[in-house]
Amino acid sequence: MSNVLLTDLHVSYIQSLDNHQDDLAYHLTSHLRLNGVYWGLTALCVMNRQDALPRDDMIEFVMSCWDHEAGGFGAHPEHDAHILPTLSAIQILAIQNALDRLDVERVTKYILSLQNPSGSFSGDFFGETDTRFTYCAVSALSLIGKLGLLDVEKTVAHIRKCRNFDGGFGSSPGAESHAGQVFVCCAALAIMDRLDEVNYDMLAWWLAERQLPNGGLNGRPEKLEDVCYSFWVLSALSILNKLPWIDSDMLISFILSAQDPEGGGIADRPGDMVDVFHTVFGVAGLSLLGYPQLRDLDPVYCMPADVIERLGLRKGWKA
Ligand code: GRG
Ligand code: ZN
Repeated sequence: MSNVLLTDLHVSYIQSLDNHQDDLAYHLTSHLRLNGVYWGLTALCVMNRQDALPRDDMIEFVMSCWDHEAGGFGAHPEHDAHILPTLSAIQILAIQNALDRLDVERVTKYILSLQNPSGSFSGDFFGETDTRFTYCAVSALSLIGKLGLLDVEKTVAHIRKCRNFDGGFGSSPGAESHAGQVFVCCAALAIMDRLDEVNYDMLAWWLAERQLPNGGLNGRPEKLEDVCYSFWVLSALSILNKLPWIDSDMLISFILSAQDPEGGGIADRPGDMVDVFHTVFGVAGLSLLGYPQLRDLDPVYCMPADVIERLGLRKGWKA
């Protein structure tokens, strides 16, 4: 267990993820490949080590995931397009200052084609809907400067239907509040300048109650703490300007205690196996909490704040 951030170890852990192409696990997670690249790159950015993965190879890999027929990106070369890897592709290109590689018109058309008459978004042409996909569409359109083509009223109306009596949001109308879904709905509303739909005090209370006596945060009542909620909960609190409502010293200690002091990386909780998902959301949480020497992260886009500033999209969140 360590009480400081083991930056060098985390950087080599992320670099090593690319060297295991013979592992079964590598192939079993191919549906998450492009998301994984975004998570790794964002973690490196937060630790001020963006150059630890080769920029040009990364951009070529992203472009090799483009599904020419659909117009969006798949998670892996030859995979069908889906809204989640499409957002990851756009995020990576934006961070690498390579958005000029995109066929903006076709990608925009693909994203807009996934909206249903109710205002919800499907993840792909096969239909499953979830507020996660609404966020992906809104964030992606905003990053490529095409939010003006979205029917904002219809999109907000669907998010409103997913709002619950406790002030939180679920994945679909009637589904229980969950911190991940609270993030996607708040962030999408923030991008569309519609935070007037949020009951600030009630939701901030619900979010603050996610902190457990051991300092970690859970995603909903009665559940276990998990490092990834350091991002899902904190980003939402940060958007509501209520970050001081949790005890940051205790949360910092909890995140640091989930590091692997030998191989690097961060796990969901102390003693578990590390993965890149919990590594990025652990360092993202530390950045939002103002941990020393980390690059500022934008809580809405989960990308470096200076990149969002460069794109003219920064709303001036105070961490
Ligand atoms: C660009 C940051 C970014 C995200 C893209 C995919 C997505 C958009 C957002 C995901 C939001 C979400 C629903 C996160 C929660 C993920 C999670 C830890 C789910 C676990 O749920 P359960 O029920 O676990 O397995 P609990 O903790 O409730 O026991
Ligand atoms: Zn988790």
